[in-house]
Amino acid sequence: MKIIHNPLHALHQGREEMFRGRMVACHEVPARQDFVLAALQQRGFGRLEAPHGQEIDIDAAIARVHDQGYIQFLAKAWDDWVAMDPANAQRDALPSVWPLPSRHGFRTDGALLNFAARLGRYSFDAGSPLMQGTWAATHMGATCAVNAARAVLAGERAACALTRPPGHHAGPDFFGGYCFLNNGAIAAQALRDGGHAKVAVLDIDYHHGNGTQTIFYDRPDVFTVSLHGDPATEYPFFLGHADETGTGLGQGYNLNLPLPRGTAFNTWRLALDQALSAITHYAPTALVVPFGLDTFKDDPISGFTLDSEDYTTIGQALAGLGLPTVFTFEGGYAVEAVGTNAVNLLEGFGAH
Ligand code: SP5
Ligand code: ZN
Repeated sequence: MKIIHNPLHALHQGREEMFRGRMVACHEVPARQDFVLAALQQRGFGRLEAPHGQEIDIDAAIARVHDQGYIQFLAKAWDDWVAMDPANAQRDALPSVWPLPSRHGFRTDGALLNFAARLGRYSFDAGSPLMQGTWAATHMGATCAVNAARAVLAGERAACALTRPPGHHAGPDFFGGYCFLNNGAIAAQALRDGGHAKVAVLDIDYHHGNGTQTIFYDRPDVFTVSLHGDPATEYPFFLGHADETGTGLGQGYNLNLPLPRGTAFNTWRLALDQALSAITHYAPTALVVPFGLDTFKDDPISGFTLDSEDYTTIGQALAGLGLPTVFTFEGGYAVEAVGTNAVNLLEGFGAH
């Protein structure tokens, strides 16, 4: 398995996120990727590489998934934030005002000349600080995702985009949940564009992959499946319920398997088997697995109780599909354990 890691990830390093009326230290920290890379090296994964981007049109691949207005917003966001007030250079950008859905009469088709308005227009939470290096880190992350998809298109059994910030909460035109560009969706679309007629995305992060679901919701060519904490009680709350099955031509091509907070591996495993059966029935020729390790028992912000050895079992089960597979690194905040758990998953999958 090729591991394509993001050499610029540490340029994105948030200080604080808004949580219950106060600012708390960010959970999504650079050490997460560093621990995974170190664990991979220690356990003898030899094929670790930085991405190459020269001969690939990364911006075209990103534009297949994200709206042009959003991409332009993100690329310029830091400069615009500092232009509002030079003192902003010392702080991360966070939104604090959002438009309600249009049924409430709010409009987002105006000029949005104030950057605070654009920041709200293109986001859904105040937990995802944006800073000077966010665009460079995130853009390089998308490059990792496209490289991983390319490796699989070229015949690799599997490849992993080891990058942060994560991606699965980012939608066509919004960031949130620590995510800015949807690496898994970009990889899935690159697999489609590379000739795979049907691609499945199996999201095993603790949190529902709302961005990915939204991106592919009206399409039958990408089957999106997510196992996650029940949004009735868990972030991101407003999407991820079992009755969301797709729309239009995409009807029947989204599967959500919400599980209650406190779920242990034996139950989680049954849901995984259900997901795997549904994917087998769909009969794709390639698979994308946005993997979070925030299902781990010691994760500080999540509520499942998986153990380190369970990730080996998950990797083995995923390999059973027999599909060329792209992995993208998502959540997981028990920082030291994230390395072990990620390597267990990838080792369980095989294709060392
Ligand atoms: C990629 C990913 O896993 N994103 C998750 C975003 C979750 N954001 C909300 C986190 C709520 C933080 N709760 C802090 C609890 C401290 N005890
Ligand atoms: Zn998560």
